[in-house]
Amino acid sequence: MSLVTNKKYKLSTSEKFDEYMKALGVGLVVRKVGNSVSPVIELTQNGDEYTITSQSTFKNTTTTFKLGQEFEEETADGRKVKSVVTQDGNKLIQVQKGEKETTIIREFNDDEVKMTLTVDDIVSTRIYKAI
Ligand code: DKA
Repeated sequence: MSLVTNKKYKLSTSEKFDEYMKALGVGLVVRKVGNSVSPVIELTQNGDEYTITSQSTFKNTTTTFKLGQEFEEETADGRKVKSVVTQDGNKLIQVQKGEKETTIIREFNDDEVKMTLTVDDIVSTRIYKAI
């Protein structure tokens, strides 16, 4: 399997996301909103550059990167972090370094994207379904 581009996926299920956000220091109000929205994500590719867009009533974000090259990113909750994304087959593995380090894995399949978010000993799983 390889990465799936130009396809939209909407959040379907989410586990331990509140614990994940809490461990990253996200405040109560933003956590409540973060828990209540179902973003739509899409991966696009232009040459060796990838873009992940995420759209929700809370926030629209656009993250553009080249594999293996560190870039600065502002997360949806406003943290300023340095990220590196690498590819392993159909997975994009993003390591975000800020006050805390977190790893976000997005596994692309035709029918869904499985997102695994890890910080400290907390693992959150979010499944996005193709729309
Ligand atoms: C996602 O794209 C979640 C990405 C993690 C963002 C960190 C916290 C956001 C708070 C609303 O599904």
